[in-house]
Amino acid sequence: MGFDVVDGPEVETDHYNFECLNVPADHPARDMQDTFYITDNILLRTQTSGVQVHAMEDNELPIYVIAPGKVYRRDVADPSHLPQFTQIEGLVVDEGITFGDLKGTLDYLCKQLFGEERRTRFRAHYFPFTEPSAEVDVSCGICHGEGCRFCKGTGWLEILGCGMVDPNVLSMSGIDPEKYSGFAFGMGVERIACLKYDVPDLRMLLEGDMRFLRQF
Ligand code: 2NL
Repeated sequence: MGFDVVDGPEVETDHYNFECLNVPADHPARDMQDTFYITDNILLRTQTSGVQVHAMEDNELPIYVIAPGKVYRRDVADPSHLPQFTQIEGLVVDEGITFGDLKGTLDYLCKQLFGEERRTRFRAHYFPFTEPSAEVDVSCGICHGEGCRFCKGTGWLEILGCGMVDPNVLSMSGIDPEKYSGFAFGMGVERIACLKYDVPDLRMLLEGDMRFLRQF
């Protein structure tokens, strides 16, 4: 689809991880309880967004980038959380980009990942860096939307978060929000793998149990 793959440092400043992304100083994600700090303003990145902020600052427009990499959050490992996981974020900034472009791109992504027969649904959500924001669900591959144990009776599986880049975020990186608009999305690779291969617990990916690994 014409995206460039970019990467960047896992150790970031709070400026690139939070400040330029419109995350206010009193936001819970910025708490010591939720983020691994190295000093007061240096931390292990909680998302790969910083890489894309660098891309907005450094590159010529338009921007079509994918930023994969390790991210860190101060969570205790359980079936649906890992303190370190792999995130893939995407960012588009161009003239005339609409929510329709976001929906078309992410619907195509889901169909490529999970199969042509799968449907997508966009639910309103909140992120500080996008407005409007949404979470995307893909129809359950086990019950095809009827509702079963795997999708907790809803017929849908949550796979990513997305939205139109907040005009403040564009301005902070020196892009004119009157001329340019964009969309962004972020997903956890381990979560996607578990949904795709019906793995019930994220920790199984890391345990190295041969009975698990031999199935792939
Ligand atoms: C999630 C949701 C998201 C973004 C990431 C983004 C990046 C820039 C500007 C605006 Cl540079 N937004 N990233 C936007 C929406 C959601 O991630 O659930 N990640 C695991």
